[in-house]
Formats: sequence, structure tokens, C-alpha cells
Amino acid sequence: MLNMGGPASPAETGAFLERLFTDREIIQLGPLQSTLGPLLARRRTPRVQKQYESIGGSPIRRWTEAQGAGMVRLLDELSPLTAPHKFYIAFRYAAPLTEEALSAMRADGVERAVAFSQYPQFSCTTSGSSLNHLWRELKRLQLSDAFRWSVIDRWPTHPTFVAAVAHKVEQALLELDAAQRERAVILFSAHSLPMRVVARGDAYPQEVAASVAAVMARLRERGFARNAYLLGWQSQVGPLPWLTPQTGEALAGLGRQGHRHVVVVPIAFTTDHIETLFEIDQEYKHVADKAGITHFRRAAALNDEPLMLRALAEIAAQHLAAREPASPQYRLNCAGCVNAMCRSITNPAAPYQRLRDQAQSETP
Ligand code: GF9
Ligand code: FES
Repeated sequence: MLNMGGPASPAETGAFLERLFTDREIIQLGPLQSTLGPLLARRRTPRVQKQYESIGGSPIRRWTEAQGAGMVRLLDELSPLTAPHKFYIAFRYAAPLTEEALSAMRADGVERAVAFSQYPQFSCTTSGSSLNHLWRELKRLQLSDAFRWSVIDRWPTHPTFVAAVAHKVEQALLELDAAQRERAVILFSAHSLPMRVVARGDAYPQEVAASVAAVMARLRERGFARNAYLLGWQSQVGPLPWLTPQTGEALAGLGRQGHRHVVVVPIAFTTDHIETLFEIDQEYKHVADKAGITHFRRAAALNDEPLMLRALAEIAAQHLAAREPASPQYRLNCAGCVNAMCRSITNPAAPYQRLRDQAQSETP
């Protein structure tokens, strides 16, 4: 189970940020990255550490463990031929790191492994970075032949995931008086991307939009057919241009236009983390108050939601039954990709070739 992870205790914030700022696949600082990265990380640590203190540390590991346990329990039933299943967590920037997961898998005698991205929508800065790091670590630890791999790289519109999110939106709408409910605007919020990543051809914006459309369709099916909705992008840092509208600005605009009821829906993370517990619940709540939004709600994160545990098990079971190395999209590099690592699969469990390799081998 691949994800970015977070500092479980505020004291781990410095190490977490240092790993983030030295990851060339999420932040490009040029040839100075290995000196500039730690410097920028150190400069940001006090402020970010305070944020983690205010939420009592990142809950992402705890929730991922609950999701993993729920997933494998159901998966053993859904896919008895591939049972028993076991889950390992590999975070990109916090414990347990990839190396720890691989060592545990090795010690357990695992032979067949599925790299399961816990990001519903694929971005080369998140899912791509986790996967590339996995292939790098396998090589570094001389484990390239130890496991046969396949990849669950994205699942932005999986019906049970969509149903799980829609269920959380429904619960938030039901907190409002029946008379006000259909006036509520649904503001989906996803982590933003630097515009240079968007321009490279990253799949994330369109996959987030696909998730939003699917959740709205599911809500209509469930009888919530009258709510307007929009999509904002959160968590921008630094001076470079990012994908907008910014979630806070969207909220301010809604307030100015006279909207009083807003439900914010985190759509790109599957557990609580600093972007829900601090940014939405504290910072955006404050923006909403100032903007005159009197009824501000957030749809709960999926965390240990039973529908979400079922979604993870179904996604894994369907992947195993399909006997494909990855989704068809995984074979395709971004138009502007210059990273030779992208879209690899080390020792794939089924035949696998990138579209870029294929095109190159066929060019006269
Ligand atoms: C991201 C999800 C989607 C460089 C700033 C000059 C930074 C970044 C991203 C994308 C996280 C979760 C996307 C930076 C700094 N990021 N790209 N983050 N992050 N580039 O923090 Cl679901
Ligand atoms: Fe997207 Fe390499 S950056 S495939």
C-alpha cells in the first residue's frame, strides 16, 4: 500500500519534510536539490511542525493499517484462489519506508506482490514517485528478482470507492435542515499541482474531475439531485503558479455571491491528514466564517468506512483476476516526460512494455 505518509509525531516533521524536498519527482530544484532541499525543509519545519502539533500528529499510518486489515480480510473471501493475502505499508516520506516494507516481505517469504497506489487518481508527483522509488529501492537492496510485481496504479471511478465518497457527502448533507439541504453547494477539494506538472501532461487533473463527476452521478442516483457543485485545489506552497481555483478563494467567492451552505469534500486523499484536519477544518473554516458562510461542513474522510474497505478489496480482487501488469494508462508516459524511470515495472508478473518503448522500437 503506497502513499506519501506523514509524521506520526510532530518531532518527525523535519525528517518528513527533508525527504519530501529532496524527492526530485515531486519538487524540481535543479542540480542544487541535495543541498537546497534540506535547507528549504529546515526553514519550513517550525511552521509545519506546529500544524502537526495542533492535530496530534499524522493519523495516516493508523488509518492505512485499518484499511489494510479490512481489505485483506475481505480479499481472502473475494479471491480465495490467491489467498492468503497480506498487506505491507510503504510510505514515501515517513515510516514505514519502502525499505522497511520490502525487508518485511522478504522475511515473510513473499513471492507475488501488488504495488497498490493508495492515491485514487494518478499523478507522477505522487503515485509515480512512490512507484519509481519502489523500483529504485528493489535495485539498491538487490531484491530485483525477489518478487513478481503488478501495479494498481489508479482507480478514480471505481464504483465502490465512488459510493464510499458519496456516502460521506450524504452524511454531511443530512446534518443540514431538510429545508436548507438542496441549497448547499458541494465544494470538492483536491491537492493542487504546479502548472509545470499540468503542462507536462500529468493525468491527475482529469482523473480528479472524473471522480467528481462520478460522485455527483451517484448522489443523483441516491436522490440528491439538486445540489450545485464545483472543484477547488488546495495546499499550494511557494511562488510558482499552481492549478486553480484555490479552495479558499472558491469559498470566499461563494460567500460573496450569497451562498450560506457549503459542504467541502476531500476527493484526492482516502484518510484524514493535515490537509483535512488542519487546512480544511481550521484554515478554510476561518475563511468560510469571514465570507459569511454560516453552514460550513466537511464530508468525513474515508478512513475505516466499511464501503471503503470493500472498495479496496474489490479493486485488488479485480486486479488479480484480470492478470494484467497494470492499467492500460500506466503504459503511457506524459507527453513532456524526460524521466527514464517512469512507467517501469521491475520483474512484472505478466508481459509488460511501455508504449514509449514500443514506439521507439518501431521507429525506423
Ligand atoms: C500532491 C496529491 C496530489 C514544488 C513547489 C515549488 C509541493 C509539488 C505537489 C503535488 C500531493 C498529493 C498532489 C512543489 C511543492 N508539491 N507538487 N506538491 N502534490 N511541488 O509540495 Cl493527492
Ligand atoms: Fe509523467 Fe514521467 S513525468 S510519465
